[in-house]
Amino acid sequence: MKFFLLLSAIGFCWAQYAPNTKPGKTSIVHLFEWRWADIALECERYLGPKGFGGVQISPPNENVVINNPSRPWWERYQPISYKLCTRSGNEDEFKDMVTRCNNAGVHIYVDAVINHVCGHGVAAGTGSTCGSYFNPGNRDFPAIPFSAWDFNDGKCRTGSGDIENYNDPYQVRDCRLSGLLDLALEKDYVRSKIAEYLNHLIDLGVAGFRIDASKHMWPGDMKAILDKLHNLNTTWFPEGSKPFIYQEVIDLGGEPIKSSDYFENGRVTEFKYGAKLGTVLRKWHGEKMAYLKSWGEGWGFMPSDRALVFVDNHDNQRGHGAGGASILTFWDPRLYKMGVGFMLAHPYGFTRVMSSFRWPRYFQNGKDINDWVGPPNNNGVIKEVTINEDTTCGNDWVCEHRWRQIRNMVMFRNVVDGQPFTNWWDNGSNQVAFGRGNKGFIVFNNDDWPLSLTLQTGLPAGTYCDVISGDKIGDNCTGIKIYVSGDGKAHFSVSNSAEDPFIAIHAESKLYNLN
Ligand code: QV4
Ligand code: CA
Repeated sequence: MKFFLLLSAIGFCWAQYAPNTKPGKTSIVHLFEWRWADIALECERYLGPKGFGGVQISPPNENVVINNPSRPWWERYQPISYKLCTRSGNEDEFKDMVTRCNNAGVHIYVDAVINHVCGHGVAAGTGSTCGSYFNPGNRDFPAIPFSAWDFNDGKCRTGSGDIENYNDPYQVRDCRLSGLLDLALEKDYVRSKIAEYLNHLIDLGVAGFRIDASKHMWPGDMKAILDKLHNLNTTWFPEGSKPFIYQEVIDLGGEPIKSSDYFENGRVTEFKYGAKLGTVLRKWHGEKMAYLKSWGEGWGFMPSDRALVFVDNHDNQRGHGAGGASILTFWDPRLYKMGVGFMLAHPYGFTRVMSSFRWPRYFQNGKDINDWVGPPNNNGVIKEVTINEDTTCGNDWVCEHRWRQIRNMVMFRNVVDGQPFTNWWDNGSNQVAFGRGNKGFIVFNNDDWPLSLTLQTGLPAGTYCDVISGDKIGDNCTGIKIYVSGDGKAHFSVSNSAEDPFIAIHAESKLYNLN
């Protein structure tokens, strides 16, 4: 047992499963479509001080410019070259961001689109974000360069050349994902070009990668690419550190390709997490919060130390990639805050917080016809993230990560890091509570009646500030105060009509001059 623990400790420190965040920092935030200049500022002015460990950025490499519809967010998932040159900024701005974020103790995780380039139907002469020429029709991408024999056209056996049946793993790997030209990743030349791109990013100081569309690549091909990667830049990371790898595989069950097929390469996105949590908080299909007692592997999720978890992502918040109706987003703020609060309090998985832009959502026959709309912009130029006097964001940037309830739960997770899941209580319905050892405690009321009772918190005696209804400022609390007595018990009242029907306290929200 001891030997096994030692081995897994070494594994955790050195392998691609470790997030490479600074000690005690336990979450990252996806700043979807932000400019590099804004991310650099956000690292310094907000993310560092508030305990965020890192930022997932949008794909930084040159992509096709789509004008019909007008500059959709998804054009960034159609690469043209590996030049660092997009609407978010150029290579100098990228370097500046990585340097300043790393210096602020906040690491950068790159969304790596390596399964494909642009769509086969895109016309030659269509623009790209850095002006590189390309011709999808004859598979010519001279700025990389890739040409016809670097693609999977000969291998795919479907009539359309696109993936038609997710029950056939060969199609899923060797055919085109919605028309996107599929790379021949078994070729050493193709692997090397991709590794060169990723190594360039590593050398500039990034800490890891979200590997886009991993389900559409053979795990062994991916491994061959990952084996070519450098260790992280020693200006900011311990010698011998490997990039953190989390692979986008949507496995909701029922397909032959499984998340577990990818564990040898790194972590995997757990899409069951947000789908199920949304169902529970919406109380659909007879689900209730009491069932969350066994949340995690007990719900059929992958092992915690392989999981990258999130309540929503840039796809499923707008009905793309596994975007079921249960997914909670900023459009349902009350339930969303509870969902993110639950995720950040619960020990399962490595957590990613979503930070979105607002778009003119418009449902027709159950589908959002504006699901394509790109980031806030002036004639295509992405707008700056302005900061209002109350610390929220302007210019239609939602900045969920700056919502008090979410920001404070990111800190909660840091404070309770490593503590066991303890003192579970539920009312058999939608009122639940649990602790994290002697460091933190959280209570939820998602029933239609008030909660009022005394619970064992596991915390040392004292007066604590609820970080959901307010903030601890100096030794004052702008929200609800909770009095924990010598036996660890405290009384909680959570109205079902409260703005946020949950309360969270932790070791660092204790008010020291009060007892
Ligand atoms: C259209 C037609 C095709 C036709 C093609 C011809 O629909 O039938 O063959 O033209 O060129 C866009 C359009 C799509 C268009 C395609 C090719 O939506 O209609 O095809 O481009 O031009 C994002 C968007 C996609 C978008 C893609 C590329 O979600 O809509 O496609 O970017 O711009 C699966 C995968 C999973 C994936 C998820 C969305 O297993 O890996 O679908 N998720 C990731 C990203 C996601 C991204 C991609 C993968 C692709 O998170 O954002 O797709 O990189 O579940
Ligand atoms: Ca593929």
